[in-house]
Amino acid sequence: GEAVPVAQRGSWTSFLKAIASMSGDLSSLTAPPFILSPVSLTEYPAYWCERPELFAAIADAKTSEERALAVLRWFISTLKGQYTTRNESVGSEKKPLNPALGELFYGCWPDKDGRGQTRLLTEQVSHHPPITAYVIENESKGVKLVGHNAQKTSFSTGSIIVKQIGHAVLTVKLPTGGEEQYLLTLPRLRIDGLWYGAPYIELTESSYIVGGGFVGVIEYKGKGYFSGKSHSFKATLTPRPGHGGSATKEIVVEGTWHQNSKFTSGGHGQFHDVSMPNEIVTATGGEAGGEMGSMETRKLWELVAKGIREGDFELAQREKSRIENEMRQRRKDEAASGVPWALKHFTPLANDSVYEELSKNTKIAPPTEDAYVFQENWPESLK
Ligand code: 0T9
Repeated sequence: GEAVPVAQRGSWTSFLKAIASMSGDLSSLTAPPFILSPVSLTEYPAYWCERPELFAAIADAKTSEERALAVLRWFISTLKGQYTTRNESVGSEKKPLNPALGELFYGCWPDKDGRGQTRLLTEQVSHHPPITAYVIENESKGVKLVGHNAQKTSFSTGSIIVKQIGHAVLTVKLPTGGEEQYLLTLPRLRIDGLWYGAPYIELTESSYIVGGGFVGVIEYKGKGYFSGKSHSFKATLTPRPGHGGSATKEIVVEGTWHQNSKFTSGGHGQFHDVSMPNEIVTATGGEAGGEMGSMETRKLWELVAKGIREGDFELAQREKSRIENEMRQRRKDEAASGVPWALKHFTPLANDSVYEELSKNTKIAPPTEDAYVFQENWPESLK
């Protein structure tokens, strides 16, 4: 492929063959240096809040319909960051660092224009398979997102298909007291451009937002469908039977998630527009005095990231092996002592009652999923 450095063409071809012949978890495959990202997957949950004003605006909605639209607007507006950032900043999708069990990331978006501070906490709650749990909260506004993420990958006609496992629950405190909860499911990804060494993401199939009297279905299409454009979507909000309050009408918005969209039914004019710059999270240490502990992602991977950024792949490889060996030893010691690794911020549960309730009478499958319950133990630096 064009984008593959000559010296790495052989290893890129072997890597593609390895991907094609395995399915499930690609995270542990060794990839050639040119495709490595210096960023761990524990940092990716920050994409949920790079437009903090839209997250805060959910709390300011006056009616249940306005609120459902604010949730949808915030969700759609995160997609550009989630799925095009690496292409925009470094020219193609890259393979993230595979987080260690217990890896942590803390950060915040400061208060501005009265929107309040928003804080983020991420913990790698499983290594095999990789599962990342996170919480994002704007406490002053009473808006909170708790979720977890895993991926199942397969290979089909030259593309990597990524099924996202996991979900998120958004909780909004209402001005009248009480709260509303929304269940968010995640789209499927197709990674194309592999042959050329320039992978990029397209979203496919659909995802859901259910809560507050509405069921939202978001359908994703690439080039040659709906409007013919890449990154197209169509979102339909319909009243949720038995939970609708005053909701009776259907609302439809259509457009491209990395640009803008407009109402095509049940409303008028523009719906979302992400041409304004996003706000990158400010990383914060979780230890006393805002220091970063040894399990915090930017500390743990510091030298691997330096090696990747500076093209010193020997350093990157040596440090990566050191970390992986250390983790393997830790797991062995735990097995020998019978004391397993203790998560710091989340308690795993085998099912999620909020997910079960909100997914009822929808096409959301499976009927239940794991939950990772946040222990409400924010570090001092984020209180
Ligand atoms: C949750 C997001 C997720 C994580 C990444 C598939 C992927 C790992 C998961 C789904 C975020 O909210 C959104 C964005 C990008 C997703 C990643 C893209 C990607 O390629 C990786 C996988 C594991 C690979 O690294 C595949 C091999 C690589 C050569 C392709 C660049």
